[in-house]
Amino acid sequence: MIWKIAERKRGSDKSRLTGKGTRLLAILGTTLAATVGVTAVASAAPAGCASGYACFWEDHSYVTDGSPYNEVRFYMYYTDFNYLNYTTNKDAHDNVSSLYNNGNSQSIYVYKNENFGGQAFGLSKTVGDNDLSNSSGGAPGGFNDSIDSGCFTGWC
Ligand SMILES: [Ca+2]
Ligand SMILES: [Ca+2]
Ligand SMILES: [Ca+2]
Repeated sequence: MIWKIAERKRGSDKSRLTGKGTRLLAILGTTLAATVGVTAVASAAPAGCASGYACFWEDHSYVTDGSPYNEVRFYMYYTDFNYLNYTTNKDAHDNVSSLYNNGNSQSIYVYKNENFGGQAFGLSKTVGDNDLSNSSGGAPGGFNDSIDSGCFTGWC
């Protein structure tokens, strides 16, 4: 139910700095912090995910085609994973199956649609999910091979 709060229409970037958006983030942050606190345990960053970044892999277990270094990542935010390429030059649209927030202080939010649209979930710093195809780990179920944008708190 809380994920519905995060649903936003594409092209609503204009509202990202409005009071409404700020309140939405504040509500989300509170709700997500409570949720993540009981369902996810911080873990060591996967190989290949540099400090300060949110990292994404095409396959489960923090790898793409067997390599932990074949990832996509962002710092601050990224609005369209169609234009975010793995080192093998394939884009990350609708294929991420594991992710990790290696940020230094902020939570990340990831969305099913481009431009922070559609269903979303949050991950606290140093929390990941090594398999989006199940509901265990830091992410809820239902997000495998669907993510298309993401941001650190305050950049959505
Ligand atoms: Ca995948
Ligand atoms: Ca999972
Ligand atoms: Ca998508």
